[in-house]
Amino acid sequence: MGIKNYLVNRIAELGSIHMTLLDPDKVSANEFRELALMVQEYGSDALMVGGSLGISEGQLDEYLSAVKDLLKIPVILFPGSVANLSKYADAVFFLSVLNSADPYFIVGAQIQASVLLVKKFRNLEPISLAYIIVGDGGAVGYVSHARPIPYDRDDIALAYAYAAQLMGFDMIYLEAGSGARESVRPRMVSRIKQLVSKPLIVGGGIKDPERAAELALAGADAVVTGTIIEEKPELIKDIIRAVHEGGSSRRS
Ligand code: 1GP
Repeated sequence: MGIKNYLVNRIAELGSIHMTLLDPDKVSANEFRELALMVQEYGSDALMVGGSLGISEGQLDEYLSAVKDLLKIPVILFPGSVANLSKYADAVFFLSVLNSADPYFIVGAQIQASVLLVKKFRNLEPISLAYIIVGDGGAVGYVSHARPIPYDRDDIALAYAYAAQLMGFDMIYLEAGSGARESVRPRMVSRIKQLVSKPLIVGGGIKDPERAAELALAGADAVVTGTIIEEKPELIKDIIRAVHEGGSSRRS
């Protein structure tokens, strides 16, 4: 069926889906395996793997090959650089940091990666992603020379998101940055969803089920959490449930 279609179908079925981001740089191979299996059991809909700093292809291969046969949910790479590709994943978010001030992060890394995808990683399904950095921005905002959109400038975020849709991206990601003090605000999500029909993914700084539910209710098609599973793993089950319940209430 393909991973993009799986995500789109799952969103149609549930209203909002949950994706778990695991950063191999922050956990051991054993922890990675345990956390991946735990979120699968709790109903997370996909595993995203990546980070802004410090991941090599060798480490990705080691971590992913160990879980490949154990996971039924798809593994989608979320690369911080062209070195973050692995044949053991199912798909890759082929992302462009739309509000970077440096063309390398908009199209430079992508032309390097496109050659690798053809020559070396033909099994990876590319899903094009407009990556828009908001508020805190975190490490990814710093590393990719982004000019983060202020949390309250829904108008600017909307302009970027609609431009991304017109440019033909498969999906749009509003990112407050991993570990951000504040997540993207629900009002920004609902404003974008009034105009933009492409799947909207929201992540960064989501630390509790309440905020996860608010974002799903506001229209987030996918809610991503990463840091919380390392800091408070006991919350993840409720966060996943909150996203699914928020998505289903929005549709009813
Ligand atoms: C980062 O949006 C993701 O790319 C997840 O952020 O680590 O803050 O959950 P957190």
